[in-house]
Amino acid sequence: MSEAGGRGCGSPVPQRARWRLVAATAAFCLVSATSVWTAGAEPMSREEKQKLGNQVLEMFDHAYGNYMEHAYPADELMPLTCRGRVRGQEPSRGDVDDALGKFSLTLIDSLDTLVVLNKTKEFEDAVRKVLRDVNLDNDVVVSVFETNIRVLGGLLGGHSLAIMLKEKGEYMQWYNDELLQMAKQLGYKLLPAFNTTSGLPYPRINLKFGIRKPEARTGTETDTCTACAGTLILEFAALSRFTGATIFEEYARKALDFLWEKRQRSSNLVGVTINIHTGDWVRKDSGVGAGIDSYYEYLLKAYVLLGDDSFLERFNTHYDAIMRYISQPPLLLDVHIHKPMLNARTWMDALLAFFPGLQVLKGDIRPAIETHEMLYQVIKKHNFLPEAFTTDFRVHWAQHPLRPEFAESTYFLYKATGDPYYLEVGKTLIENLNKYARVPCGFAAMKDVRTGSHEDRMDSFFLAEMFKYLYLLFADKEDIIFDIEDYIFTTEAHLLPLWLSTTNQSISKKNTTSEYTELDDSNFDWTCPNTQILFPNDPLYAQSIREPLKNVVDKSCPRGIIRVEESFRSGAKPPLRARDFMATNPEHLEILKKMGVSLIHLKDGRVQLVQHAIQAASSIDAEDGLRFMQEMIELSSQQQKEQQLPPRAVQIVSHPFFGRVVLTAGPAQFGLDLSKHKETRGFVASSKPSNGCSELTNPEAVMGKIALIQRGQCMFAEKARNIQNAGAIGGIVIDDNEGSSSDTAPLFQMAGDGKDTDDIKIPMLFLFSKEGSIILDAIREYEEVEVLLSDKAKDRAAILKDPEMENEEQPSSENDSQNQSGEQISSSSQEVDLVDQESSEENSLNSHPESLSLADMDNAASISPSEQTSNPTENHETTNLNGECTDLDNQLQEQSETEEDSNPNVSWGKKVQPIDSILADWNEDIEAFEMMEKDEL
Ligand code: DMJ
Repeated sequence: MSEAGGRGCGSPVPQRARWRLVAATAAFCLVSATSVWTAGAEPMSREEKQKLGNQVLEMFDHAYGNYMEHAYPADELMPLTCRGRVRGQEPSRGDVDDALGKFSLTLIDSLDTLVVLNKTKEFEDAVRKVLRDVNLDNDVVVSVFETNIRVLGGLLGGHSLAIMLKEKGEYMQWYNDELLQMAKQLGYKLLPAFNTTSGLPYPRINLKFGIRKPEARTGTETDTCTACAGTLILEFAALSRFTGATIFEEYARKALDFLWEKRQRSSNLVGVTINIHTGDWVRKDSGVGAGIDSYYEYLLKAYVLLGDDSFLERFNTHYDAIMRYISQPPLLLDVHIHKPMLNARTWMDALLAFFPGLQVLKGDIRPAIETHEMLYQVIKKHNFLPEAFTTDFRVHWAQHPLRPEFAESTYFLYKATGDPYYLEVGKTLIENLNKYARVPCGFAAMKDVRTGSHEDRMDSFFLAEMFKYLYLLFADKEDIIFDIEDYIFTTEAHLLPLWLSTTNQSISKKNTTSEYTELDDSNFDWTCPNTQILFPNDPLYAQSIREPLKNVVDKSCPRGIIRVEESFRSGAKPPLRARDFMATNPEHLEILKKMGVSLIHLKDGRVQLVQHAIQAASSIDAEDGLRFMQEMIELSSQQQKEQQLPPRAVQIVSHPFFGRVVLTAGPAQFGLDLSKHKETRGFVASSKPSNGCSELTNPEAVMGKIALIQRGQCMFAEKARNIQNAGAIGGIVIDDNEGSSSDTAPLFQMAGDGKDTDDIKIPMLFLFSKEGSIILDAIREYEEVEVLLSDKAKDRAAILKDPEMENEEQPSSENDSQNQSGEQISSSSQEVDLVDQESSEENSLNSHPESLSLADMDNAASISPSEQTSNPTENHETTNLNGECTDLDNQLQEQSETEEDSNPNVSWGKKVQPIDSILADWNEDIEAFEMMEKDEL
């Protein structure tokens, strides 16, 4: 998401859309704040900004150069294996692959970045390559949304800047709208997707065969995400207005109109997924992140680009609802569209990081600063924003595919406030990318931000968006060869000229304000209070908003706790919380009964909870029961997750890798625990026999080294003992299933042999075949390959400084064995009988099969006996509430005091709903919970 930085107040603007923008968004005049900054964070010198700008250019060259050299014409670069990702030739990653249409995606997505980064010559070459090489008629099923924002948007952005350059008279003199012709051809290819009664597009289309034909292999889907159907208008309207073919804009408008009609009328929120035929909400949870994000973005930007008032009205209606229900500063939490006071989950996804940028465009700076600050603290903790994180800022989904949303918001907040703090934030982003994501062949996505391990993936949006925002953050006007403020950014950061607002605008006429008087910007000097009043008078404005939040992440408490405390304050008895529940406590059993929840003891020792809402004592008790069940479901899946050992890292430290390549490794339930000991560093050596199933015949080769062993034929523990006896200091087992990869397979844990494994003192890690072959290839090429086995990748600077250091600091193996045996006794006694065959694909310690079952009108959840008593260490609510949990608590408490509905006992008590309608609502909620269980970004 994004919008071009605004022109400083006072400069004349020839486009009507821009005036509208200024009128609609106070923040848009804020660019001038950069020149009025007088205090706060230390200003950054021009030299330093230039240095950082040059660093961004160098990083772009590294990413783009490696893509062009090793991957082009493939869609994307695989930066670990240094080759192109070609759909069908790699194991499927599911929906993620729907962005790949064999149309040189990264090249097209990079086109306008080249011009922004002042690489005009390279742009000219790139356009020629697109025209010469790209085929849009492939028999591939692609995502309509991704193809629109990345490919159609990329072609239109390229065209927009090609005609700008041509007009300047130096470059692109040969250009004759060829990119636009390609865009039009692609636009027509996407149109069959709209052949539904609702006008909402099918989520996928076959580029060659369209929809529904037998050859198309698509067209049977019934659902799409809201963002998927609601993120078309900018590209489609631009295509219509550039070409005069109105059909594209008409289709995109129709889809938006339908979504608007289907909004939940009492909350004014939209769900995450919708049935494209019936218009029913399939997922009724609602937030500003995954699945919805750019729908909101496009409503506001459609108003900016097209000058159609109805888009602004819709946006404002939704925005009010978002601020009322979803925004719980500094958090943005998903809620239910029908019960918007009820949080739908206890975690946030990384995509919502665009939202502060959108708030800048809207002119609502305070919450933008707050959310951005919270996100920055999460980043400082993990180096990157994990794909999802909980309300108490723990990692929920650990991957990070180099998403640009946070950089985007940082850029817009800098434009709005002029606060050099945001330049420092940008500098940190650059440093982290270079330190942790840069690999010899590009930049690799983080597989796990906790371990620093990589994934063989560099998404095209990294080039389309990240480098643009980072470069623009440090650039002065003269560093860019055109006026960026004449353009609007699409959600993929492609540039569309604002002059489109007055071109071929037949469709939007009916909705635009008929009276329009041309004014120059000086008329709006005082419509920008944030610039003209706030900042000059209070240059510490942004800092004063950030200050109370400065420890928000470190001193956080789980949000649910606050609400319990609120209940106490209001005098009402707090509802029973899932984490406090004890199946042996008669008082708890009584409460369950009141809530309509019955307890069933299963034969295997587990207990199952089932809720029959109709058996609850009252509708309030039934609602409490529903919430209790929801919490129990979350708790149960959280506990299952926590029982799993986290992944480990194998980092290649020798030349030419120098710690840049980090492979995701599976842990072992035996041997040295790398999370408790220093990492193990050593050269690798292949063992003989390669499976390590008998005494090694080459002990001299593995002595003092890390032995590589092939999976199979005997127990993992047996392999470990054999290499240990030969003198190895560690072992890496490489999967024998060809093509397996941590990109596609779940984390694999090596189980013990069902016996005492305390005798195994060395660390053992598991690599899937793809990651293993990276090491084997390295041995072939460089012979001497040194690796580091650890729980988290090590800082490269330290690796390079003192390569010997690590071995010296290792505890002696004697000490290790003593420490280790203590740990192992407790862990092996619990888990020894779980997986007793190496060949078993069981990769978790979970002895309790997922037994969650949700019957039609019932809520049900199962918990294991160990979960029946509350864990005293988890019972930290009171301590935290009385103690450290200060800033966030206070804010959240203050906020909820102003929102009387946030206390369930208060709000639910007020509504007297007929039981039928409650049951119908619950049914919807239950479906939503079920969907959330399967939830993916
Ligand atoms: C981009 O493709 C677009 O910004 C999209 O709207 C959602 N996010 C990805 C990058 O994270």
